[in-house]
Amino acid sequence: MKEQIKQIGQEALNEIASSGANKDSLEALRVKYLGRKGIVTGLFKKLAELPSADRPEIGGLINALKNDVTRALDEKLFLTARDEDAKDHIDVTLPGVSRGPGRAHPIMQTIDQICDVFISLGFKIVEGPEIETEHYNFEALNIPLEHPSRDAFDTFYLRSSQKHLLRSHTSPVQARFMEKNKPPFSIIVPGRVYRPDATDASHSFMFHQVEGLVVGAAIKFSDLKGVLEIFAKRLFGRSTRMRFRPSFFPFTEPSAEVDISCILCAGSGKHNIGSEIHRCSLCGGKGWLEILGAGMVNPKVFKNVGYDPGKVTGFAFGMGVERIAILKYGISDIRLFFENDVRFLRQF
Ligand code: 2NM
Repeated sequence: MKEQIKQIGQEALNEIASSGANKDSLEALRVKYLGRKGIVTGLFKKLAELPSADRPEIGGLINALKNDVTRALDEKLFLTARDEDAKDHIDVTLPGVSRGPGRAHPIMQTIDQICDVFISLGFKIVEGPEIETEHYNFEALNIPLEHPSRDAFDTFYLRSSQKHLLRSHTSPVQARFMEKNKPPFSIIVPGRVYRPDATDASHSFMFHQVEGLVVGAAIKFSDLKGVLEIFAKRLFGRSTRMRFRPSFFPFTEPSAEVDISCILCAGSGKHNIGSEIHRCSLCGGKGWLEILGAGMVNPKVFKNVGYDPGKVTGFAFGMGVERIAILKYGISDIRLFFENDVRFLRQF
């Protein structure tokens, strides 16, 4: 019996030591040796058949065996659990992944720069909905039904409704503002606008505008010129010059397209590269860059929003933010703004 106990002990400890380190195989070994029908339990049953003189010594050996097997199983289980835990725990002592500080998108930075100039001149920022009605996007602004921009090829109409569309400019926000507020006021309206143009280096179906509107008792064209002159110099540099060319918009009369002297060639239209003279690559040799449209608010627009055109006058202007950013930073393709490529974005 003593020999048998010793042998079972060696087998049990070997088996536990060489078992796979997982909870299920250790539980199987516990049942095999210590379970109700287990080997060690069987030895205790045999004890009852021994002569009573032998029982204390043999009983002590079986107890010692039971303790040895139990301890070996517990130790192995402890090590196994520790290894399995380590697999799904994070080592908080490892160095972290540094992502660095974020920044505003270059288009948002440009909107901020534009708005800052007008805020310093007393303008207030106003925003409005991107889904508009035909009334506010077109009719209130004196854009007639026959106007090409009202065609389905030039505006995103919502499929669920013939009356709603994605605004093609931010001017409807000005129309809404005028209906709810009395002059005098100076507002600036930044935001996204949508036009179903084919995408290329200079066109995107979505882009950003900043438009401005000043209305009061005696606002003059010279006020418009003064404000835009300050804007151009603040955004593009003190030496920037400006010119107005006559143009047409349904919502302003008279209307103008506004150019600044080229920020690359300073208006000369030329570059000197060594002894060679090249045509300026930014303005194409013209010496001027178109940056915005402007004019005196058409009296019909005032009438449409409930103002008396005999009592108020005003000027308005609008610019494309992407175009301003492209000129300011020398960017070659509008699509770079919308691809979310951090190699491009982190340069700003
Ligand atoms: C432009 C050019 C000229 C403009 C006009 C108005 C409103 F609502 F007052 F009639 N808002 N914006 C305007 C005028 C916009 O963008 C090229």
